[in-house]
Amino acid sequence: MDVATLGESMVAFLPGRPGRLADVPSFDRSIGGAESNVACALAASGHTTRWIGRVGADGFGDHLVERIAAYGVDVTAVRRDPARPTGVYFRTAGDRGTGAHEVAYYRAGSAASAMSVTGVDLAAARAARVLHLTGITAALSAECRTLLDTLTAPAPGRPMVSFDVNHRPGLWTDDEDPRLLLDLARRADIVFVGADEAREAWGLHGGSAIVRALPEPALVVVKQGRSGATAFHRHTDAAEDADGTATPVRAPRVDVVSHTGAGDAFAAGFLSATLRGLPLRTRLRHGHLFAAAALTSPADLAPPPARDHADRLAALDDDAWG
Ligand code: KDG
Repeated sequence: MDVATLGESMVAFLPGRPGRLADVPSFDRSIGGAESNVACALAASGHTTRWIGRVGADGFGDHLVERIAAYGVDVTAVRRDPARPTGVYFRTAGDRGTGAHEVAYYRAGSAASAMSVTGVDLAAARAARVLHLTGITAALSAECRTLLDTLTAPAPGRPMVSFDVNHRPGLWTDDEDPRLLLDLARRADIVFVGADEAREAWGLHGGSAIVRALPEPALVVVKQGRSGATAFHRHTDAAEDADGTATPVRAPRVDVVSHTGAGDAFAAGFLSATLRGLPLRTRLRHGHLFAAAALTSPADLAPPPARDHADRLAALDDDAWG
């Protein structure tokens, strides 16, 4: 198995037209969930992936499992909870410029919030080259936090842990989020973090401050929105092909339809290229190309460019990449 991901997936209701949540008259059913988005994009790109989660024993749970499995993701470790519902959420189309949108989550007490060290298949999470986790799971419940602590604890044979900070302020009911997210990030091998969320959650301004606060991970990828992303690497074996210790790569200009899911797509593209042993700059380009597919789609999850197509685009010269 190339990649295992673990986290909450939800049925997502996307607006039939732009506007405030109060004004949208109808919604189309779709799927969301940062971790399953990563698993689906990687599967669509030819990798073996598994999504580990917990959904209700209800129709929405059936729908999620069927849709995610249809991408080719292994869902055999997904547990069904007869006592708790599948989470759902509604969102607006969002402002195309800033990406700001309204979100209404109905996930408190969801089946996924009951994920725990005893309630998920830990062996399935560990039986992969990469285990991808996000900070969203830490916001779901105390049991979920313990689960993340267990999965990120240093241990012989632990898979490479990839962690996307994914700070969702609206999900945190205490003020523990900055410390917990920083602790989790420090235990990962690869960290994805937005420059904006590092500023908001941790008060850290810029890549240098972020990497000083994260001394352990071999790779820290700081996403800077439209201006691109920079990978900071510490150990030469993590990026022996890179120039220096910071590798910036600009993002291609696209006409943004929705920002939701772009970070997940970026992580999937970067991890795909990492699994293929591609150079660091190329890994960042694959991140941007997968993100471009998500940014130009209204849904949270968009199929990434086919692998040969992505390879051709990533190989364009520096001029084409700005
Ligand atoms: O990253 C996109 C996600 O925000 C979306 O798919 C839903 O996982 C989700 C969340 O918790 O917001």
